[in-house]
Parts: sequence; C-alpha cells; structure tokens
Amino acid sequence: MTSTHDHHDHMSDARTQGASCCAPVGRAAFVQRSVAVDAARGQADQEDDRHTIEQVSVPGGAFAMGNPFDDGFHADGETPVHQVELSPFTIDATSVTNADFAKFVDATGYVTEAESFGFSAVFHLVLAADEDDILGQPPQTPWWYGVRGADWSHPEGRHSDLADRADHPVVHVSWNDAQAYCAWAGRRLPTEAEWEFASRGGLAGARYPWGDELGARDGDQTGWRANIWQGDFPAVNTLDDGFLTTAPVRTFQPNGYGLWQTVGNVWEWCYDLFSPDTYQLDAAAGVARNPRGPEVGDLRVMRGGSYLCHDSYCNRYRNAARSSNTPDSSMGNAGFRTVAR
Ligand SMILES: [Ca+2]
Ligand SMILES: [Ca+2]
Repeated sequence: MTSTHDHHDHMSDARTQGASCCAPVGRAAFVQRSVAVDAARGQADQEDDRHTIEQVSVPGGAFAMGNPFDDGFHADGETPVHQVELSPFTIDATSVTNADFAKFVDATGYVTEAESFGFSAVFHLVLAADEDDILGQPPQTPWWYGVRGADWSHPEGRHSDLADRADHPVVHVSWNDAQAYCAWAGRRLPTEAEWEFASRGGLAGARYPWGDELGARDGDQTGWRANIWQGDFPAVNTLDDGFLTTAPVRTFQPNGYGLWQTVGNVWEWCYDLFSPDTYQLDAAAGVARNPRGPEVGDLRVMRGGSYLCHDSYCNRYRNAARSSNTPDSSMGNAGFRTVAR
C-alpha cells in the first residue's frame, strides 16, 4: 500500500455501517465523470462456444422468498417472506471467471466501464498502485479507494495482474458490463428471485446454501463453507478460510443444486432494479410469478455478499440478503453469473 491517507479515524464506524458496508455505493462516491461505454460487438462465431461454464438445471416451482430470521438490515427489504413461483431455468454453476471474461474481451474488444472511467474501487489492504493513482475514499466506507488503473485485468491497480487467477471470478465489472457479456454470450442475468431460489439449493427457508449454521468444522478442510472475512474488519483478516480476496470459483462445496459460492467470494449482479419495497408489493399482490423487480429505479440488485462480509457488521452472506449499487459501479468484490435465455 503506497497511500499515506490516514483512514483509521473512520474504521471504528465499521460496525455501524448498514447499507454501504460491503461495497462502495455508486461511482460518484469517488469522482464524477462522464462515460461512454462501447457496446459489445457481436462476432460471427458460434454462441455455443462463447460461454462454456458448467450448467445447472434448477426446477421451477413455488418457494418462500425472503428472510424468515430476524438477522437482516430492515432497510434492505428482506421481508416479508412471500410466495414466488418460478419457471424452470438453467444457471451457471459458478460465477463468470477471468478466463471467461477474457474470451469475451478478446472477441469483441469490449471496454469495461472501469476502463472507460479510468478507475475502480479497490480494498485498502490489497492496493498495488502508485500514490498518484489514489483518487480518494468514500467517507462512509473508507476501506475502499478509488484507484486509477484498476480494472478487471488489474484488480488491485496498475501494478497487479491476473497471474494464477484465470479460474477466479472476474471482478471490477459493472452491471452494464455484465449485460454486455450476456448479450455477446446469448445469456441473461438471473432475476433476484431466480438467484435466491438457486442459492437455496433445495433447502427451503435455510439461512445459508448448506443449512442454518455458519460454522461447519466437518465441511471443507478449513472448516469454512464460504469465503468471507474472519478477524477484525477492515484492518485484520486472519485468513481462516484461506482467502483475503477472491477464491477460485470451485472452492468449498456446491449447494444441493450444484451451484458454487453463491454466498461469499464475490457479490453477484442480478437483473432487477432494487427497491426495499419490492417484497411488500409482491406479497400484497398475491403469489408473484417470475417476478422481475420494480419498473423504475436507479440501482440494480446484488446478491450473496463477498470475501469482505463479516458477521460483526455486514451479515449479508445469506440466501435472503439483499444489496444494490448503481449499474455503472465496479469494485474488486463484485462479479456475476448468468442464466440461459
Ligand atoms: Ca476469506
Ligand atoms: Ca457469490
């Protein structure tokens, strides 16, 4: 870390952070700039060859969406639990990897929004940038730096690369970038309801994809089932689960449907616009069938939490947890997985 910014005064606020704890909210939190995003340019090759991630068939049906426990942030709108019916769908077993995204960029010349803006959000402990690259910190989440030169292929700044991380989830991709990938690959983002149903893996009402308890010493050899934060956020990570930032997409164990790491590792963009009122409105209207979220809004849904989530302040590595961000935002702990059209 090359910055001399003193951020420790802000760190004691960590436990009070609700809505913006795990991801910096909005690109404007760092600096306001105009953006012109190149649309993905389709190529003549076969779409079947473009997207090669293992597929999981998720049965349709009814399920109880939302949080039956009193362990979320009220402002996130995880309640009321309400009935949702979904058609069957086919979803990626893992999030889109760096290798997958590189194939898209190689084929199309696509320029991500982080590259267009010239910066992205990097967690303070992993900076690989020059001091001049540091654009600032959002006052509410000072563990994030706006870093010039940070993008999907330079996750920690210009002095980083993707060596040995081909099988890690791509990060520093905005919702708009994810949409561009989907357009090229003949895919789409999951709806929020599809994401939650898939993450539950057939365990109705469970807190996590594997059950209700976080600790599972008989699980993975580390004793953990997801890549989150252990230690004292945001200064000390004991690495008990083995990872400070991203883990390979096939780390730990898949859920009952065969999806890996829906919870933890990286946040995953969903299609829907975000509103804390979504569930209230859906519940009032009766059974929601294939819901696609509100019609208007400024934020897109993110699900599943990330390697920065910690029980003490951001308990969002749960099936029912919700978050959101502006569609042009990018950061080192958010990626996506896709659904067949
Ligand atoms: Ca971890
Ligand atoms: Ca995830």
